Amino acid sequence: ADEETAAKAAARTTDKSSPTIFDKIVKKEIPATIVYEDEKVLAFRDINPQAPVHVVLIPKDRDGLTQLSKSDPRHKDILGHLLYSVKVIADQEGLTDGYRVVINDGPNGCQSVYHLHLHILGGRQLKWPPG
Ligand code: D5M
Repeated sequence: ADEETAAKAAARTTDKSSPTIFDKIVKKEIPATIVYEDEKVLAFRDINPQAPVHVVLIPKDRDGLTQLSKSDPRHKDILGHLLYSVKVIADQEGLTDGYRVVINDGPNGCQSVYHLHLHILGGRQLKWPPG
């Protein structure tokens, strides 16, 4: 346990079955700047933006999708719907010179909220490789 990093310890002790802050945003119990919504997905501005445009896109119903690595065949439709929604949102945000889509998965991916979400980052020249 001594060698365990704080991030890994936090991820291990996180109850990944409990609702997250994103459920509260879906239920409009806490405020968020919503930029796109349909019957299945919701997108809002990241509270800690890493680029001039930083949108977080989620399925409204988590349905076991705490993280991409927990997906199974029943999630294929919503996963496709999310990815197509990225394109619609990028158009709406005017990201005509390109953008990046990121899914952080698990402790090594630095995931902090266990409700699947896609980051849409743009509005500046991004660097590669990421940190
Ligand atoms: O990213 C989780 C992301 O969620 C992180 O970039 C901050 C963002 N976040 C957390 N709480 C909020 C609220 N309340 N509004 C908007 N954005 C929020 P991860 O990939 O899990 O590290």
